[in-house]
Amino acid sequence: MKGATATARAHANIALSKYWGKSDTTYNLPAVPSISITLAPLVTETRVRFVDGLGEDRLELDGQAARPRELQRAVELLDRVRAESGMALRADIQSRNDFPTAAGLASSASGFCALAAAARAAAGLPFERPAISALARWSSASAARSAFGGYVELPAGAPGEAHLTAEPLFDPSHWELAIVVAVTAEGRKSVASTDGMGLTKRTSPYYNAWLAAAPGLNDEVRAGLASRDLQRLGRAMEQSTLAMHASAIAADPGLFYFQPATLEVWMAVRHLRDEHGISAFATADAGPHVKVLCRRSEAPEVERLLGEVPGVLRTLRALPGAGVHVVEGEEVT
Ligand code: 2P0
Repeated sequence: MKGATATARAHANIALSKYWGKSDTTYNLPAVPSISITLAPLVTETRVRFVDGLGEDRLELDGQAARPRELQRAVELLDRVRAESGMALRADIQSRNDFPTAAGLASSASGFCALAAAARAAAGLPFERPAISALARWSSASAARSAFGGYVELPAGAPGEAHLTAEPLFDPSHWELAIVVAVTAEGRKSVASTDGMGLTKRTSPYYNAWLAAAPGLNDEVRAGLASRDLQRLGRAMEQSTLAMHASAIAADPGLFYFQPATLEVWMAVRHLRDEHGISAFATADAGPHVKVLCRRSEAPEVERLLGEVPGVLRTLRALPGAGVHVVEGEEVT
């Protein structure tokens, strides 16, 4: 009677240039390159225990049994680990976020990255960030980026490219930036990213325009980061965000992740720049919350001012953080 256990911790990440659309749904490959900041704190901790005699994989998220679609994605990840390692056992998975899921930060990126690292470790596979990144990418492309700390790029994938991994660009210490999250709604988003991307690709007349614009904006984000030019980075980030959302809004039916409060915050960020002289820039993902990029030294003032915007329920502040790591791995009997 033998099994193996490992626990891993991965941080959430926020895209500075956005991933939206797939070049290959079977391999889950992004059609455009993206660059993100891995954030601290915002941690998912996941324990995987391969158990002799277990009939099927089990998954608990924050103490509750996962929904069938979430479980299915985890099973597919485990099947890849079983195929690579030769380990045939089923697994018991427990996953916890140290941030409320209603905080509006995608937990799928940190969640699938922590699961990939823990599952590989529990199956006896070596700790290799590129391998963890590629494995996590199959489940959720943004999760590939959380394998590395600091500033990270996930290139676009050519159809059939099975081993696409994210790549580290700069350490967390490269630049003292902060992200302030303005939470504008409670609860889950209505359309999951995977479905939203598929709808955009199938029906939006602006999807091809998005594909044409995204690589240049990604280059601008990378150049702004390399030269620590916040204006250049921030402008490219806002444009990437708005181009992505414009393509989604033009889908049939139109896909609005922006809500009235999202626009209120977006305008407040412009006001911060124009009237307060604060270099702050907005981004939003597949939900109504706004994430504001600014200098670490100005983050307390940004947070205070965003807290006064109508429709903002609360704010939280994050800094560049570390890549995924395994915190515990042990043989159990
Ligand atoms: C991003 N998003 O780059 C973009 C911006 C949302 C908007 O990556 O289908 O959950 O599982 O690969 O990774 C969300 O997409 O999608 C996402 P799948 P994922 O952060």
